[in-house]
Amino acid sequence: MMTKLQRQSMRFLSTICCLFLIAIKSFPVAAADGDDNNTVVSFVIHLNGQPDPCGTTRLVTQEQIDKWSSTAQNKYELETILTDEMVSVLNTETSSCHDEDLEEQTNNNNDDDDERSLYTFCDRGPELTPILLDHKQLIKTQHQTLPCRWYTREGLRITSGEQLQALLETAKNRSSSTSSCSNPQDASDCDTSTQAEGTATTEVHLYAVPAGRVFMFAPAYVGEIFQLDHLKLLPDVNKPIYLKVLSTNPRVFDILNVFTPEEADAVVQRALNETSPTHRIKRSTTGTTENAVFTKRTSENGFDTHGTVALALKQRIFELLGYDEYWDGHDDGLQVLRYNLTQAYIQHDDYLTDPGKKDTFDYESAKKGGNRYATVLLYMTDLPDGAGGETVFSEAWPNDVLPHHRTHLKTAIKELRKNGDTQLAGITEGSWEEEMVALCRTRLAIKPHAGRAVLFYSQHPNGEMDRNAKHGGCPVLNGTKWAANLWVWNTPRKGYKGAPIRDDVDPATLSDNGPKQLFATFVNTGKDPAMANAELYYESQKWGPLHPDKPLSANTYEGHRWNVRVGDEVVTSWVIGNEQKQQFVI
Ligand code: PD2
Ligand code: ZN
Repeated sequence: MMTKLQRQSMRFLSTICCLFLIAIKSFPVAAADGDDNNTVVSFVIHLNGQPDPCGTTRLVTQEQIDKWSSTAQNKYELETILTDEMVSVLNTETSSCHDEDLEEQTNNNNDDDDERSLYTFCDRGPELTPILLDHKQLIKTQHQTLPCRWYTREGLRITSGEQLQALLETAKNRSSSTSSCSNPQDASDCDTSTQAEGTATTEVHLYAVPAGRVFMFAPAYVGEIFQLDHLKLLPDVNKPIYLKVLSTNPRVFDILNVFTPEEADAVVQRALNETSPTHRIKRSTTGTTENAVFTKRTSENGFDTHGTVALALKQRIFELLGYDEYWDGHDDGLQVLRYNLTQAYIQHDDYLTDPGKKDTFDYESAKKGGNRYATVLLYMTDLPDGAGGETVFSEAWPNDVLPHHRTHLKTAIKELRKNGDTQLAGITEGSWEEEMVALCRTRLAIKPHAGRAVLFYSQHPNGEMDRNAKHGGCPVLNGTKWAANLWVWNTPRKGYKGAPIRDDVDPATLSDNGPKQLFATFVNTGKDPAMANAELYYESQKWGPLHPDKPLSANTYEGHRWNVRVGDEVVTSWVIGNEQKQQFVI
């Protein structure tokens, strides 16, 4: 097995190689055979989530790329072609495009190239490959393994030959217009072209994502920018959507220009008008069962599963995260959060655990299970200065404070007691809320303001939980904080088609893995005379009169909306939750 020291020296050597490649950029290279317009391309390969490349390919001609592009009939064919071709043109002497951790786990460190190639990174084997909704469409490589999916640094999935060609064009233009590396840590910003008489080499960075895994951005340094030009500009905002790195460990990003003030208002208004008991704003709960009130989450929340704005936001967030289509079941629905004075949410992991194995669902995302991997938080309102309400990452320190200047928690608590900020808001000495305020003033804390959005990951790219992603909602010391979040899963979540089931569960005991049919009863108690002529509707479709003491029932599904109308007016609206039997009463 390769020791840590050996691996470090390998990394050192590959860094030297990269520097060498950059250094030789001003020297001529031989023109590649058969190139039709004097363009040769070198692909720089990154493993998912890794800012440093694992290797580069030999020079590839435009003609070869034209051939890959025209052979691929769909995105799955293209992904397999790219995987096979990248393996064949990768400079194996200088690259390390395989999974070292996996090799260590499986004691597989022999020198057989096949065993240590990109193929073993792309196909991590059945025990470590979650089955995603399109699994059956994947096409095996020449090595009879599952292919990687291929992305740009900005999270655009390469799904067609045209897209590959467009990428090349952009890289060519960039290399001819850039004359230096303005930031040596950001390879994508460098002039990587090799100019020779009549020949130009263009470098194209590709990010390989193993089968069954999800794309993750690869931040290298705080302040780094990822401009997502493939996302549509929002009308009114009209500025590119981009990420700015706030922390690399845990991985936290600001997202700029991703939603509008009108969208924020619409989400808050809809949450305030929601009357359904399952979706309206109420005291928050936590955990896998979603029905446990927790004394250290005092905030309130509601869900917006079907609003037009919520749907648009969800789709945009999926696209931003690297999905080329919206996959139903990969998120918990847009959760609208309200924090009144002193309300807070103690530091926690968004990643869920089920130690008692109460669920049949497999939460082990490091293997082939699913869990939350990304959280996108949208802040809807401004808070006055010093009003708290930050989102704090309790295991991370602010980037602009040197390690020896970091404030100890006890010192921060003493300071709070001296300046009286917390007492003024009604937070008592020695409470968990007081400790949180101190934490929020010492650790990496994101100050909410209207229009701000952040993304953070709760998993590492290999699916392991990121223990440094613990975070909390700081107590609000003045005003009200409104926010919304989307928790995104690396597989369909519990109850949805394709949700992963634990190996030790007998499949015969499972009813069905598709959306669960649920049973709802609707009751008019007759106590409210205004409801005497109430009628029940499924969405806008009439179901029947809901007369006092004549309940109606229906088979229905989670997220479906049932309305009660009196005349033309919708007087009550219910959204079906996830329990097998549900009753709704007026
Ligand atoms: O509202 C917040 O700041 C907050 C705090 C903790 C949000 C979340 N967790 C979350 O969305 O998971
Ligand atoms: Zn959280």
